[in-house]
Amino acid sequence: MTGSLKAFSAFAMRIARPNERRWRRMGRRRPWLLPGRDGIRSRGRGVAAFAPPAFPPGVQRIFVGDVQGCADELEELVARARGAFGDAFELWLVGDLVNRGPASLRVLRTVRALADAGRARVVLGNHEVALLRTAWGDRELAADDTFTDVLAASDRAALLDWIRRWPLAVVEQIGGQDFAMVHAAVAPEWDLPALARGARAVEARLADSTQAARRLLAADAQRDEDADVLARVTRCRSVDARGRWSARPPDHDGDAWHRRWAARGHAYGVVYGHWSQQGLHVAPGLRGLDSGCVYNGWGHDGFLTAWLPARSDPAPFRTPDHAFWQIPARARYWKGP
Ligand SMILES: [Mn+2]
Repeated sequence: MTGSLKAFSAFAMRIARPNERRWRRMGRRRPWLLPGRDGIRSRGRGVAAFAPPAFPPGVQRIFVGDVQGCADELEELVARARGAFGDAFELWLVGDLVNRGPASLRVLRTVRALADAGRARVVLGNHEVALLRTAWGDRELAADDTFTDVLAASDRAALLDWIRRWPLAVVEQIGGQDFAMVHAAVAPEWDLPALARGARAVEARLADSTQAARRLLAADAQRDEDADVLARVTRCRSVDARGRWSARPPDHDGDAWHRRWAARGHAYGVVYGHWSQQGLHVAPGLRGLDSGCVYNGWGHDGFLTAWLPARSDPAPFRTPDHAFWQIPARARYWKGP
């Protein structure tokens, strides 16, 4: 393991606050670009400003990292998209629209308006699962949960019913390239049909009824395969040599879920989020878009990251890739655990 990767792994294992203090004590900010073996990981100041290339006519897909209630930044992104593409764009969001940030309800309403117009697709994240379970009385509100605006909303029931029907995974194509969009991870051994099969089984139970959804979300992942798939796709960060997955950051770089996935040589790409401590992850076949907008100031600057692959690009997951927009966080939102 190279020095910078070792430093990165050590960083990833720490909680942000002591780390931030440490960096401040050292009188410098974290470098914003850490080279990886397979691409770039960027933290801090974000990637270079991206001037939209001459996109071919048609609808531009804009993949969006974890919003987590950062409604101002999402609205800035949408305004920028309108300026660049008029109404000819779609938002594809990797989940975790809610929680930790200041305005979960506004984010949901913004995305729902676009989704109702057929212009947004979103997959289920672990914070949506937490929101549903809390709303149904199956989970206590945690001290750092901020989705009480959704729980108190006049359209709460409609929003919860809508979220319950979000897909766990979207399997699609860009420019003829197969890819999946998930919140956190796919299993290293899954091909796209296996992912789709697992996701559809979960989605069917969530969509069936509130009671069926409650049973699935309360199920033991050791005994219920659908519950295991749901937890893995929305929470996994590492997979060990024996194939056991964990939500924890990996102890060794090689245990990152995407390292084990990449070692399989899959032909499909994966767009994902959920891992703000890793930051923007650009590697062959992989676009990890969670750059910690809501954790702005916790050891790094936060951004809402969007990826705008050209529609007809025959190899949209190649590297290097500069097709990103990053909206800087406007405040320090999260007050800590
Ligand atoms: Mn997440």
